[in-house]
Order: sequence, then C-alpha cells, then structure tokens
Amino acid sequence: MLTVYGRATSSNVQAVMWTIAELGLEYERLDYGHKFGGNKTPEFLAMNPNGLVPVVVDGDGPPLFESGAIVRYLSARYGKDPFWPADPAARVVQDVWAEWSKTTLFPALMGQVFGPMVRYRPEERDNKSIGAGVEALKPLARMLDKRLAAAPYIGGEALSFADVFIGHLLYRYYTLEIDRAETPVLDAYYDLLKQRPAYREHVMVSYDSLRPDT
Ligand SMILES: N[C@@H](CCC(=O)N[C@@H](CS)C(=O)NCC(=O)O)C(=O)O
Repeated sequence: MLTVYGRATSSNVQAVMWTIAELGLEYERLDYGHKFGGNKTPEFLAMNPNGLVPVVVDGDGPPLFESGAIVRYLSARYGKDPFWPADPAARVVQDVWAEWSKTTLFPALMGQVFGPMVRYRPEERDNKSIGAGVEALKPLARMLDKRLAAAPYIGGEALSFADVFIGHLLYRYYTLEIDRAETPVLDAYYDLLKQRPAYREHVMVSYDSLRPDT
C-alpha cells in the first residue's frame, strides 16, 4: 500500500498519481501543500527536508521525495516491459526524454509560463518575460512533434514511464491561453493521452484553485 502526500493540483503529484493508476497500485492520497498546508511541519520535513510534495511511502519503506525518482522507482518495482523496458539500452532511449522533460521542458513551461500566468493577478504579471517564455516553448514543442512522428508514444507502440514525464505537462500546456507552435503530431499525442482514464482522473485536474483570490 502506497501513501502519497500531496495535493491533486500539483503537477509533480500528478505524475506520480498517473503512474500509480497506470500500474493499478493501491494507494491512499493525502492532501498536503499549497492551501492544505502541512508540508512545513517538523514531521513532514523529516520526510522531505525541502518541504515539497509529493512524498511517497511504500509500505514500511522510507519516505521518498522527488517525483522523477518516485516515478522511476514505481515503474521499476511494479511495472512490466514495455512500461519499464527491461533492457537498459532500450530504456535509456526513453529516459533521455524523461530527463529532458524534467530539466528542460518543465522549467520552461512551469517556471517561465504557467507559474507566472496562473499564480499572479493580470496586473502583477511580467508580460514581457511570459512572452519570451511562450516563444521559448515553441522549439521544445517542435522537438516533441518530431520525436513522436516515428511512433504514437515516446517509446514506440505502447505507453511507458517516459510518457508520464512528458505527458503530465501537456494538460497545462494545452489549456493555458498562449500562442503555441503548430505541432499536429504532438496534438494527436495529447488526444491519445486524453483517452486514458488514468490521465483524465489524475492529470486533467483544474488548477483554478492555484490562482490568487480563489
Ligand atoms: N523536484 C521536485 C519539486 C517538487 C515541487 O516543487 N512541488 C511543489 C508542487 S508541484 C510544491 O510542493 N509546492 C509547495 C506547495 O504545494 O505547498 C519534484 O519533482 O518532486
């Protein structure tokens, strides 16, 4: 039994929850973070000294933090090939995209565009910086468009852990009111993800409660 500490509106919690649901694992999710609080108490900081969600406890194992590490752990421990390719040589071809998502796509989308647009009132926003962020997203979206032209998912014909890293960001990417690059293949990939019940339940979660004055 997994215990997940983290609010459903957190994109990093969503990556973990989507993985859990795709793998059909039993879990309990507890609302921590943002308006729920609870993530700066001594007890929580003993689990994650960063005071951030998600934290996951698997049975009597230690508390785990960093969503990317958690997704990889769950996939390796409970996932089967092709969700978690057994062959390291096959896995790393997908993992480069997972890592790219964490180190390149995530900060570009979440740090430069989503956060500033959603968490600030219109009059408080730095529109020049947001505009630059929107432009910076275009080549990244085109990279994914090119990558996905070869096969429907990041790893080929079936969903894998790498799709979680990429795909959990796309709900935010496609629902923000921004100018997007023309990426018909990426659009079709997002449509495919939206057909998955686990994606709809755990990723397509309204983020309106993150806005100020809500
Ligand atoms: N690198 C960490 C980042 C975790 C993180 O930034 N979590 C955010 C939510 S997405 C958080 O805890 N924010 C404070 C809060 O919700 O109170 C991870 O991937 O797990």
